[in-house]
Amino acid sequence: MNRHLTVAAAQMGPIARNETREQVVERLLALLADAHSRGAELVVFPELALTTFFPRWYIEDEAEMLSWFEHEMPSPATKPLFEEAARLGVGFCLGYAELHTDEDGTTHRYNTQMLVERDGSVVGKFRKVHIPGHEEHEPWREFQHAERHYFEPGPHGFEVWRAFGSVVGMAICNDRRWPETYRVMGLQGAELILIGYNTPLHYAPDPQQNALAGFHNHLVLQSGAYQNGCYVVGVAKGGEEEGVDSLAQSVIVAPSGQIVAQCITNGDEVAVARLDLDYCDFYKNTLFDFHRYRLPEHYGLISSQRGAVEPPDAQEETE
Ligand code: CDT
Repeated sequence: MNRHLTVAAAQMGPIARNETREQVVERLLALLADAHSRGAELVVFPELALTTFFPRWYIEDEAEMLSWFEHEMPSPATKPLFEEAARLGVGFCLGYAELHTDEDGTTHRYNTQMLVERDGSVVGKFRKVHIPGHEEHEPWREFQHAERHYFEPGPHGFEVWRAFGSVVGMAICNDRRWPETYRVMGLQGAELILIGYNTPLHYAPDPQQNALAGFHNHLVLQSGAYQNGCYVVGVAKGGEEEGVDSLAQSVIVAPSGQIVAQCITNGDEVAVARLDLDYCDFYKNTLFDFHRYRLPEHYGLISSQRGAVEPPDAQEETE
């Protein structure tokens, strides 16, 4: 008998700057209840799902900056979500800003997603690898995208876990644009990749891309799923948040690359799909049979080199 899993993309509309964690958790609980009533066993929430997308402001004051971060998970404010999910027997994936303290007392700020099983146990954490935007204040922009001021890249790369009767991996927002993200998890057998995002519709460095934001979002989620024979769940925090409009269009994508469920609003909304996990094998065992067809000896540059290095120009070559 095939393995099935019913998954919900729990999209969120805007979170106001002054909305408390408790108020946000009430919204998460409503999404959880909706998803559960539609049979969901796993609910995927967006990136930084507990707060407004604060990297749009460049904040230098340490205390104010740290107020956007979770110092523990679950915290008193988020505990009701963990308790209710376990009571319903529903797992979830939650994005938040994590303040992590090493054993030697060093602190780290990560953009994190936590995966929680249906019994309430923590499966694992993913810390965003590709941190987009800028490190310093850039006053020429209409709004900031200072993620590189707030977060360091996650040190563990792209892990996968055996959970939900499947092999599950995670990525966060900008990670979804990089093919390496999916391939590294595909090479560990990922069948299901969970991705939260906040994507402002205005891209200051090249505004001609603005109109293509929705196209690019689906392009990368669909190709990542298809090229690795896995399901991909992409979940937005969309709509106009503190004057900045962000992309919604959350989707669940099949290994065929087809969208099997999609949100149609810019607000809090659940899209549900029943996934046949064994359907991945149609792609993993045929066109994308990695073991049979990949030639890693030709892919060395991908892991040995960061930026593009062009060949010398013709004139230099003849000298
Ligand atoms: N949150 C996040 O990573 N957003 C980026 C915005 C573009 S880079 C400024 C994204 O890739 O969607």
